[in-house]
Amino acid sequence: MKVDILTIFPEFFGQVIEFGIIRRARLAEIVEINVHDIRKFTTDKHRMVDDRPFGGGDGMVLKPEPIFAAIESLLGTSEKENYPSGSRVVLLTPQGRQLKQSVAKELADEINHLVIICGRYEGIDERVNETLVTDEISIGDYVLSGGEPAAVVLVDSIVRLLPGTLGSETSAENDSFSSGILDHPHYTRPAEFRGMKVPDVLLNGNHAEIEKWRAKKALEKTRIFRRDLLEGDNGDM
Ligand code: 6GU
Repeated sequence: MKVDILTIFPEFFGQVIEFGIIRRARLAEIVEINVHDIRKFTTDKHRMVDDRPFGGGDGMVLKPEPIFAAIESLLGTSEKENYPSGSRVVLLTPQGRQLKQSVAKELADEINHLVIICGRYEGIDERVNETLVTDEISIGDYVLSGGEPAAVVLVDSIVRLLPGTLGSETSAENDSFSSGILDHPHYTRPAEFRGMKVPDVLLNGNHAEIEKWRAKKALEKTRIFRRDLLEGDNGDM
């Protein structure tokens, strides 16, 4: 998969793509991640990436011209109907549909070229959404100053699902949310730490018993913290 990130803060991504799963996937050439400074696509004297909103109001709005130019250089066209198949342009914005495991899975399965536009909280010219953007995504119901942290979240959630990224093929399937509920508790050595003991069932080697215990604990946690996942009203899974 090729990922192109368009941002006015390219330095933001300096270290975050150099660690852990994302680093491993890049080294294995499972994913290629390129960060592009939107300002590089400006042609005006002042290299302006944003401007005041028509109609008045606070804050600045990202201008359309450099974003159109960036998309044209990456995808060969600025009409989403004509994008190469397997390509999507995602705009990260609080107005988007909420990122869920099912959305990450859909993107991991269907896409080989992902272009991410990091919005600013104040806004982006609507002609970008109308003409260029195939998917508007938010990462949750809270305010971020920009789409950059959301881009890191989105890329991580997708890259770990790409075949070959994780050590064992089953490790993603066992994660929280892949099953639709939260994960069970985990323990490692020592079996007793400061008087706190690891549950006996995990030590006795009876795998059927262990699986039963894990399923029960996962359900308990989900009931307490994320009842919505069990009621199936979260629009997902
Ligand atoms: Cl994608 N962008 C911003 N600015 N705020 C958000 C968000 C995105 N997702 C949740 N809050």
